[in-house]
Amino acid sequence: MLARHHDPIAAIATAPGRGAVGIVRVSGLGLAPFVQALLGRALRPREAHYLPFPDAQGQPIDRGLALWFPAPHSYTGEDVLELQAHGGPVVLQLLLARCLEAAPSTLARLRLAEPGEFTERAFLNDKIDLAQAEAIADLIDASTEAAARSAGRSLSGDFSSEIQGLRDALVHLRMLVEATLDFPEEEIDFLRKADARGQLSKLQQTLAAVMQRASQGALLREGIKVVIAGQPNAGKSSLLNALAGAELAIVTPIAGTTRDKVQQTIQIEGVPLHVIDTAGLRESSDEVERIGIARAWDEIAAADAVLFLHDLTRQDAPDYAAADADIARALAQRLPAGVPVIDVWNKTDAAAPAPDRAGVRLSARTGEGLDALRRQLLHIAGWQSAAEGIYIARARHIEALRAVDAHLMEAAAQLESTGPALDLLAEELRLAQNALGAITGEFTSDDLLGVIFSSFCIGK
Ligand SMILES: Nc1nc2c(ncn2[C@@H]2O[C@H](COP(=O)(O)OP(=O)(O)OP(=O)(O)O)[C@@H](O)[C@H]2O)c(=O)[nH]1
Ligand SMILES: [Mg+2]
Repeated sequence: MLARHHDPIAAIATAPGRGAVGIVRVSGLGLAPFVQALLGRALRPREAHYLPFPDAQGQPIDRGLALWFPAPHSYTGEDVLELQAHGGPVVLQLLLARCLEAAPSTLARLRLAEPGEFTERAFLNDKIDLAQAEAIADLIDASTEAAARSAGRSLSGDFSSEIQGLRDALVHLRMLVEATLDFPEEEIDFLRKADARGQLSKLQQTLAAVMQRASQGALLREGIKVVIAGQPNAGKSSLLNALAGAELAIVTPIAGTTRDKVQQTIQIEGVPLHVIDTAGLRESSDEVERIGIARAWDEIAAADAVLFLHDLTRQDAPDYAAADADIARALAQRLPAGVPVIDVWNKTDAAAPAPDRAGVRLSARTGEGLDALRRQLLHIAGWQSAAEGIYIARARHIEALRAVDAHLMEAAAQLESTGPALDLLAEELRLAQNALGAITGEFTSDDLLGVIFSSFCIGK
């Protein structure tokens, strides 16, 4: 552990601004003398004490509840003191400053906590593993109920225990292979009798199931970016407003209304979709509009899916159709492979019924066809169902699981070859275990830990 992990730390744990209650939290080893110096008395563990919080002259800054959690029975695993005061920013700053100055000289220097540092200590002191620590941040950041629920499941260890299960099976297999390495004469027979192949394929099946659930969890956390593109006046801003259920973007009959992008996160079955309305695509001599169109293309290039909006009332006009064809060609050129483009035919309410075209027909004005579009978006996002039991996961976890999968495939290829190279097999299994360990933090570099915890809020 680095030296900074031994300093006692303090922070305001509640959100900035005014609130009924605000909390200052202190964590460190051997905090009892600090509590005595700060409050003039000792506290009974895990009991609420209502008392004054005095300043250096003994005048109360506020009165409130003090809670004392001696190590190891605390959030961080160290001694923790929590002061619940009135939630005004000045009161809390005064309390925090008082904590910093009250620390007796016997105590290592008490300093302000960095973002996520309390949770980092909980991780370093084995209170939680890394996936659980990440779930805490994900729970705080959850933008939908489904994301919050699945973060809760990860926090209570559902994801971690699946990873541990995989790890145990992997360790078992590794023991078998490593034991065989020591007795090379009987090697192949030995592995065959112990059904190493069967064990490995069972492991692969379990991994596939975990990956499936984790990727659903990652979807709940990250969502997908959907860009609405098309000619001016096709109804892009109207569609954004209809999906969001609010008048976010300006709608007018004037072509070229939208200049800058307008973004809104909506949720469908709890999956966050970051929908972006863009400037209508056309040749323009207007400087502002040209910049808007360049931004539209930037957004399109970074999209997970594009809604290519067409105006049914104009589709038979040759100029209109030609411009749409130009846009279609440009989309095909500029979009990375695999990014889906959904053709959306808008203004069904105002157009004569036309022969079926591929894509979705809708009216942003009446809402007809919107549900079909929502279903299509969920399908494209890869959402399976609102199934119970999904745990939240991050892109980092999915990458690690993919690495495990790749190593297990290599291992399987070795086992199946006529003269398996046992040392290579053993190595692939070892690498698979390392990749799994990166999820729970068993094998994780300090750099990565720094990146993960620094994205937390201060005081957590
Ligand atoms: N009848 C009908 N009119 C629509 C519908 N959707 C949009 N409109 C009208 O079409 C016109 C243009 O709508 P916008 O949403 O501003 O179109 P846009 O694609 O954002 O246009 P730009 O921002 O200029 O690129 C407005 O007059 C809307 O009221 C629809 O479903 N039916
Ligand atoms: Mg617009």
